[in-house]
Amino acid sequence: MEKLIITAAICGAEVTKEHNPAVPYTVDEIVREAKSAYDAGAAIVHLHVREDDGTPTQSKARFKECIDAILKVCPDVILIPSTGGAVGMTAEERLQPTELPIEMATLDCGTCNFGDEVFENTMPLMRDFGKRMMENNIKPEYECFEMGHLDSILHLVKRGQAPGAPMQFNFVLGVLGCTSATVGNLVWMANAIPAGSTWTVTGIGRHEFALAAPAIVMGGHVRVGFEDNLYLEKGVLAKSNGELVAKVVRIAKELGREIANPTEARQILGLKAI
Ligand code: KMH
Ligand code: ZN
Repeated sequence: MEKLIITAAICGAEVTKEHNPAVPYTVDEIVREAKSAYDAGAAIVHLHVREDDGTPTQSKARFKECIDAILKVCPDVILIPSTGGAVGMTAEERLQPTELPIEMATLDCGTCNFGDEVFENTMPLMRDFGKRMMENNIKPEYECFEMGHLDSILHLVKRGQAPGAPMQFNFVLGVLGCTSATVGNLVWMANAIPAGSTWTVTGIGRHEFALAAPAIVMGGHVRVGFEDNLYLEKGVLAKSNGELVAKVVRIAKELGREIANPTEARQILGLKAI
């Protein structure tokens, strides 16, 4: 089995310091969290950025500042900036990080309920995002919150409207209003993607580690981090993203799966070596 790629979603757009004081807002805090995850074994950092007061932003300048600062201390880490941003942002706002020289970015694969809100990703929006990523040579990570999102993105890929093979999917399971975080749903999704694709699972909240374990055994990859879950175990807040990554590393070791470094992760994902 190929080595395990661990992604750390260090920041997100919804969680705040009220939820966990270690949630990063400033550039220094974002760098601290990226480095803790990288040092613990994450090959990928999924990146959202904030203003200093915690407000989510898709500002190109803020992304550049954070990316440059992260790469100073984690020089080979793979960064996946978000084009999802926060619910309610316009498509133009969300696309800003794709104007930077980045290897990968998220591409959200359909509209869905998102707790009390609606996360809007219409087919025309997805076509625009797919086109931008093809033009700028950015490999998408296809974020699927719903089973039907797989059909939507495969429809666009078949028509040459979004980047094709080798495709990387992230199955985000357990968002309120979307596909629930069960092993059965994970198996269904892993079986539904084209041969030769890679996939990662993101279990939301208490499902983070419960879905990491089957993904490790199935040959998938794992995402953890404050964006998705703030707790190391029931009632115990994680002190850093690194603690969450270290727990996945421990589970993988117990299950006999080795951890991919960024060079190995680039090979697995079909990215150019740096
Ligand atoms: N913040 C969520 C509304 C992504 O990064 O592409 C969307 C999100 C997905 O986090
Ligand atoms: Zn995100």
